[in-house]
Formats: sequence, C-alpha cells, structure tokens
Amino acid sequence: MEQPQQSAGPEEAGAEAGKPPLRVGMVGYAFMGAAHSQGWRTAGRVFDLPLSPVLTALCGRDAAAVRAAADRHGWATTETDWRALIARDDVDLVDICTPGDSHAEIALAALAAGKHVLCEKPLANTVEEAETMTRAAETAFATGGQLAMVGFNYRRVPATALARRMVAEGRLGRLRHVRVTYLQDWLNDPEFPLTWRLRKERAGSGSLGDLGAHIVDLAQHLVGERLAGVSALTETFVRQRPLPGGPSSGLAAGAGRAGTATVTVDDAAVFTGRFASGALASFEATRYATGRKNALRLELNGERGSLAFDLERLNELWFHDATEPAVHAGFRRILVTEPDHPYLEGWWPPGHGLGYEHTFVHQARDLVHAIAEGRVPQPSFAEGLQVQRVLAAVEESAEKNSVYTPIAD
Ligand code: SOE
Repeated sequence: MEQPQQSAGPEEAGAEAGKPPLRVGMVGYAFMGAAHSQGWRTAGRVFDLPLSPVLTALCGRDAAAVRAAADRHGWATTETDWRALIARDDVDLVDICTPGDSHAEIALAALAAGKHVLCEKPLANTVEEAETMTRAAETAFATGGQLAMVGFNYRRVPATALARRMVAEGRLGRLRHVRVTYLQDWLNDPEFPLTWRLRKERAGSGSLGDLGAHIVDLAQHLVGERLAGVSALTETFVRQRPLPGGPSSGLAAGAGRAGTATVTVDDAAVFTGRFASGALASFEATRYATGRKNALRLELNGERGSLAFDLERLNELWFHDATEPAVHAGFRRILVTEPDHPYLEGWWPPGHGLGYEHTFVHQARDLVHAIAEGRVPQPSFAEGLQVQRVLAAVEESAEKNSVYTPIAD
C-alpha cells in the first residue's frame, strides 16, 4: 500500500481553533471533485459551523495528477487507492466524486469502515445498487451513528430553497402543474468524443441520470411529494462517436483518436408524471438544446399563484400572486440575495449575488450540521434510491413506447 504523501497545503494546520474537526477524504478530482473541494474549503469560512471541515486526503489513480489536483484545491495528502483512503484513521467522512459505476462499491466499503459518506448524484447506476446502499446507510446509522447523503446540490440554490419554503407555506395553493427542463448543448457536435458519460456501464444512463436525476429530485423536493408514475420517451440522436484521445472529465471535448464506438446511453429524455395529490408534471433532459448551456428551468402553477426559476439566472425567483386583482397582478422578480433568504446570512450584502459553486458550499454546510446533530441529512440515500426508481420507471416506460409506468415505493 502506498504511503500517504504530505504537502504544505493551507489546510494542513487542521481545524479551526476551538472546533472539533471533520476530516474529509475525497475520491475523484475532476469537475465534481473541484466543486466539492470548493464546498469543503469554504463552508467553515463563511458559516459558523459546529465542526471544522479539514481537507485531509484526496484520492485518484494517477499519482502525479492527484498530487497536482490536491495542491490546486487545498488537500493536505493524497492516495492512489480508494481502499487506502477508507482505511485511514484520520478520515471521518468519504466524499465520492467518481463516475456512477464505483459509487456503490466505495460507499459500502466506507460505511463498513465507520465513515460518514457524501455521494455524488445519481446515487448509483441501478435500483439494485441503490437499494443495497440505502440498506447499508440505514444499518450504519442505527449501529454506528454514521450519516450518508446524496449530492443533489440544486436544492441548495437560495432561490430554490425559497421556492420550497413558499410552496410549503401555501403561497401557491393547490399545485396543478410542475414543469421542469434541464437543457445543455455540449453533445450537439457529432465529433464530441465518446467519454465515460456516454457509456452505460460507467454512467448508468445519459441525460436521464445526469440531468434528469437533478430535475426529478428538485421537483419532488419543491412539491414535497413523490411522483406516482411516468410516461416517457428517450432518444439517442448520434449513435457513433469518435473515441476520446485520453482521460477526460466527461465534458471536455479533447481530440479523438482513430476509430469510433457506439453510444450506449440516451441523449435526451422527455417524460410526464403525476404527483399523488393530482398535480401534473413534465420533464425534459437533453444535451442537444443548442444555445442552452446549463438551463435548469422550472415553473410551478398553483391555484393561488406561480413560481418560475432559471439556473442561468440563479439569484432570481419569479412569483405571480394570483390572489391579487388582475389589473396589477403579474410575475414579479424576487432578487434572492437578502440576509433573511435561505443560506444568505453568511454571504455578501443584498444584490451582490451567488453562483453555481455556492451550492456546494451550502451542501457541505448542511451536511456538517446534520453530522454534528446526529440526524439523517437530506437528501438521504433513501431519497436517492427513490429518484433511482423514477429513472428506472422512465427507462421502462420508454422501452414500452411511453406506457404509463407506476413507481414502486
Ligand atoms: C454535466 O452534464 C453536469 O456537470 C452534471 O453532471 C452536473 O450534475 C450538473 O450540475 C451540471 O452538468
């Protein structure tokens, strides 16, 4: 087993004075690894946390690359084998930022070793894996008090958190429509290489698991209910793609090498659904919406009003109060930057705005609080499993040409 390498990173001094440390070990250091690093590095500097996150160890297979990533992102030491990371006594929490095909194995081993776990979305590549992970998390909580959370970070945009609060307060009344799309366009180029995100055995599914998982989770979180069933269509528009030139984060379009291979995941998924209380929902997840870079858009329509949000303008929430006289009613913009808005107490003065990265800071903050209080964090693995069941129902429905497919409990 390789010895952990030490470096003079800024976090090496350890925890904030007077606070117990929460020593984090992270597996993976590409896009999501960078985003989670930002969260762990910043949360304790912006919010007054009960535990002080320490960036103890970063793990990746390539020793030189993981060392460089650790230096860039502020991790004190590195490992090249995730099993060695999990075996370390100085790691309290394992953060999994790898492709979906390794989530289950790493999470199960980490829980068995007595660690808390944060796992990137989607929780797993299959319902069976997600069931096993959920059972393990529940047992680990019952027997060892360990906690496990899934990284659905868009719950932690201040505007979506405010939207949830407003729905729960009844500001929209009974909901009729839930309309959510997640639009990106990075696959429109047919020469974009076949990275791991386009291979079923690595990613589980395509746009469905990557983008659809986010919007299913967010919709259910905002409505406060589960989807009862779905009718779906999926499509793979470009079936052959060039092989990638080398390792990639899955999103970077590096030069391809000779030869092509078959895309084994969906490029787009479109589905409708029904909430138990009767609201109708529609979802669209695609990587082919030319001009849309990261457009997670949602609109909720209720008897008393509507809410609208667009991730590309994430400091804004639009609200229409249908109880106002029509003569001066209309959608008005709430600039979600006030200190009383969710997560804003630690940040900038009103109007100065937050971005994508802050959702990961909020995620770290919420998980630290849950660990300190010994309560199951949200979204729990059980919630991640339920999203996985929705994704499986979408695939089943699409295979049967859109037959309505109920979602098992
Ligand atoms: C790629 O489509 C991706 O990075 C997702 O994997 C993330 O979860 C999402 O936040 C942004 O887009």
